[in-house]
Amino acid sequence: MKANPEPSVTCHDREVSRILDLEAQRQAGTIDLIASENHIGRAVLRAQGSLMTDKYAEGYPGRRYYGGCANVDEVENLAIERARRLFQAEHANVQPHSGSQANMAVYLALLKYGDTVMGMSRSHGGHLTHGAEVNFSGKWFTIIPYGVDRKSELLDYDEIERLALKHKPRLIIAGASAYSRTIDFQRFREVADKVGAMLLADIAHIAGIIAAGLHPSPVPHANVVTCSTQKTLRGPRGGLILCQRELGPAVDAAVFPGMQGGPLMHAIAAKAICLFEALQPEFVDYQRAVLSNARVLASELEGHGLRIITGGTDNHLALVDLSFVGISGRDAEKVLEAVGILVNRNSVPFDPRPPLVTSGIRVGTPAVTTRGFGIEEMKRTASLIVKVLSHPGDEHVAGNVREEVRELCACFPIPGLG
Ligand code: DSN
Repeated sequence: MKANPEPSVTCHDREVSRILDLEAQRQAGTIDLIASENHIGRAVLRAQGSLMTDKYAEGYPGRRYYGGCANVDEVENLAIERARRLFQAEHANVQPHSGSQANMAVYLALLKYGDTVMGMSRSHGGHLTHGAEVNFSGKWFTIIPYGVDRKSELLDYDEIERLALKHKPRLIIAGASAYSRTIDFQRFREVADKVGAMLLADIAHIAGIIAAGLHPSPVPHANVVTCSTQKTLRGPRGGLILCQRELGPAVDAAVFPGMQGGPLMHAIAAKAICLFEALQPEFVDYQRAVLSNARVLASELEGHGLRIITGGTDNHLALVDLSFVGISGRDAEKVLEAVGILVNRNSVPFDPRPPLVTSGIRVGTPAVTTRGFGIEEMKRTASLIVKVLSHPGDEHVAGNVREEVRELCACFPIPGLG
């Protein structure tokens, strides 16, 4: 009897094919300023769609619970070795399915239920897994949130120290999803040392910038560092943990079998490729361009009368306060999406509006820089944003901007489609 033919030969799923084509068209025709997104290259894309997805490999290289693991062992070892080399870390675990899973594994490794943890408040730019009430981190631990100074809108390290001395946390988390300034990891270490706390640096957003040596690294200061791989690092959707050698066994045991089962070997192969790419000199050029594009975008928006939180940016993103423009973050997101410019609504520090509405938007440059946008394109993008936000609901303006966005995107194809 003949073996079953390939499933897609007998039943071609036209519905999903159509949706995938639409998504490719959407990405190609959109100026993506979502700070946490990027456009991956073809090598990473190919690995993600590779046959490694078929392989079960619970365990770690050389210690698997399945046969047939020689190739996945080799690729996971490569990913580990490259992660350690890129960030100069003593130990790396490349199995977390995401940045959130990486954080969960760290909590499992270092904390007990109910322990006190300090993390940046989500309303000031912290991540969901840094102790938000709706997240497991906020439900399992006693969270002491910290934030930014009302006037400077910068992290208030004196207040962080005061809170730490008062509450004696077991773990302090340094890192953010919407903070545009350099993070002083050394200062966080000093605070942690004063109260005998461990320090976790969550560098999900700025991992690529750190890898390129353009933001101080937390590795010499933090006990553990986590990140996702799809943001500035420009890899597959996934997570990564770096830690001190002596914490390696606890962290590995927390990821598997503590929290995850079979690792996503296709994603780990793609992580190995993204880490290889990040080790190349061109990656530093890319990150330099990400930073200069962000600075230009922020200063052009400011020049057009918008208020930039903290007055600028040191990294790949800027937070824009729309309170004085008379449009909410939610409505701004909507009218910009309608012309093909993608941003996300974002709370600004001390925002009176709820998180689903917000008074601000977050803009970032990793994705547009990957497709080749430079200073001129950033200036043009800023002026298009301002045109739309100052004429919301004006179909004539929207139509003109939509056309300009289309022209701009046509000149800069996204690499995965090339
Ligand atoms: N949700 C991501 C962001 O947009 O920053 C973080 O995981």
